[in-house]
Amino acid sequence: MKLFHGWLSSASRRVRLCLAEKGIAYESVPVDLAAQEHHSPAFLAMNPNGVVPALVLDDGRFLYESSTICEYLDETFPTPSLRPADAYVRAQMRNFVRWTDDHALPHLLILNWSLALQPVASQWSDDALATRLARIPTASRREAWLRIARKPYTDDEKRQALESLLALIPKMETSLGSQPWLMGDDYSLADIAAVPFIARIAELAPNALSSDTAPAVADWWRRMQHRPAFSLARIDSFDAALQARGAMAQ
Ligand SMILES: N[C@@H](CCC(=O)N[C@@H](CS)C(=O)NCC(=O)O)C(=O)O
Repeated sequence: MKLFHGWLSSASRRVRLCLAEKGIAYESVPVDLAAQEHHSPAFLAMNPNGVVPALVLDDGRFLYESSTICEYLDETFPTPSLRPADAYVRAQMRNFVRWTDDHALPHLLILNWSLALQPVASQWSDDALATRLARIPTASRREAWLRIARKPYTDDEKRQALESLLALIPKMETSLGSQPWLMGDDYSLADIAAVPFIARIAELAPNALSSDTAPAVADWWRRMQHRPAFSLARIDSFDAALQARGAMAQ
């Protein structure tokens, strides 16, 4: 299989983590989001939404949507299982993952794009911007690229985005209670879905993850980072990765 992904992309990090937990070998194809490689016709043929990740199966068929890809991988490579055996708990897992898609990713986008994409997009000429926007398949992402290129998110918007992202912590604290993983005794795709967001919160607002404020999440995060899959999936420091990219460009 071939995974088209972004090293800093939350949805890509999720899929890399799932592949690593399952020990599935794959070819890694990094996509340059700043160069908008994911809006090329070749990429759109794999993922018509024009976002990473996209997985190319061994028989040449494509899959997109990180949560769908993870479920597919769990069905086709059943060991170790990453979905709860009980149908009700499995449904709760899906609702948790959906919550992160709807309520965490849009806020993290504002924070991450301001750092990673704004410096590049703000340099584009009006003509170049118009051409680039025309290739974006969804109105919401067209708007996000326009914001980054011409109407940067304000400090207030970024503060609000971080506050909204932090709503994940009490939600997880409640789910975890006194159990080790979000869906109970067993590690699942819900835990995987949360990792990219908690990893960024650990960098942006470390106090929110202190054992005084959120003891269950703090302990979950400590254990998560010790899993061998965590380093295999390369959930590297966002800022360090950005700096390395800048150094490479010099
Ligand atoms: N719901 C999608 C979200 C994918 C997504 O938003 N990917 C981001 C990176 S995390 C992306 O490709 N951003 C670039 C863009 O929108 O142009 C999934 O889970 O796969």
